[in-house]
Amino acid sequence: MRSNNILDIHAPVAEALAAGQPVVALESTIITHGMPWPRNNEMAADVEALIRAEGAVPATIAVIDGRLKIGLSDGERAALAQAKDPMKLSRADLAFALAEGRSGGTTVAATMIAAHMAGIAVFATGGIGGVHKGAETSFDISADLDELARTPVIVVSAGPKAILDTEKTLEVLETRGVPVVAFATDTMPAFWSRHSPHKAPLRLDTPQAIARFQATRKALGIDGGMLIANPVPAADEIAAGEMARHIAAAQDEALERGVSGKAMTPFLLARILELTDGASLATNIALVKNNAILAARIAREIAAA
Ligand code: PSU
Ligand code: MN
Repeated sequence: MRSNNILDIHAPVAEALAAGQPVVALESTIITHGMPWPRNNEMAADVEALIRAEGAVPATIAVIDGRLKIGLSDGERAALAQAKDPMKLSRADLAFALAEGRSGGTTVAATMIAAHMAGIAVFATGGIGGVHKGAETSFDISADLDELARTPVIVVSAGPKAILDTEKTLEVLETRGVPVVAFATDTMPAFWSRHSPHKAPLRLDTPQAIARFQATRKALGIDGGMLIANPVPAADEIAAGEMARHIAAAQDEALERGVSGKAMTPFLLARILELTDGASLATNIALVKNNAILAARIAREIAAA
């Protein structure tokens, strides 16, 4: 392990970075707050293996006992996946967890900050946070969107989760200058479903083209990240109409119970899992794996450039 006063970089990740080999960052809120044990740990281990099979090195990012970890050992990952009351860390509280010796999963925003500090340019997740439905009264807009605007990391997702307001999420990303690139499709993917009614702002069809686009932004002095929206494989998708019913039911329940803030996304995901009899979880796992493979291919292109 290579440590400085802030980061603990797992040895395989440190070696790959020093040698200019491709590395893919992975978030950990999906482990601590997005999926139940033990599927969360199995998913995370499988995703790491897929990235290795594509010739890149996985770096799962998390905070353990006040240390910002860039890459976890199998034991650290399994412990985090079973941790009692881990924090859900974003830009606002990442430093709090370090200063106070706490543990937690890093959201897309916090993972981008840590990845960029470590020199990692590509990151795979399931879905980003965005503008929640009803944001005009709740003001619930994820810090992930601001982070995409300021931190130069390519984030591979399956599109904004269907629990969000896709149109408003796309509007905020456009305002903040974040390119949204659908991979090999003209419509915005909708997480559990391959298509939404929304046209994708941009489309690219190869990992090379994505790497070239980000390099060109950098050459222009344009800061910030980019969101890749990669549709879930057809065999794993759930029809948008069916998901819409479950999402509406989960949202009504969240309102009734007064769920808000950081608790909203984990509550909705857990409730939708129950309402779909586990089908939403199987789809979520399949799309994260699919995103990890694309992220590894993009990382390879960047390393070869
Ligand atoms: N998508 C999932 N599962 C998750 C998340 C997204 O399928 O657990 C997490 C990500 O870490 C994302 C976070 O960054 O939810 C967004 O939370 P919020 O809306 O509170 O910013
Ligand atoms: Mn929020």
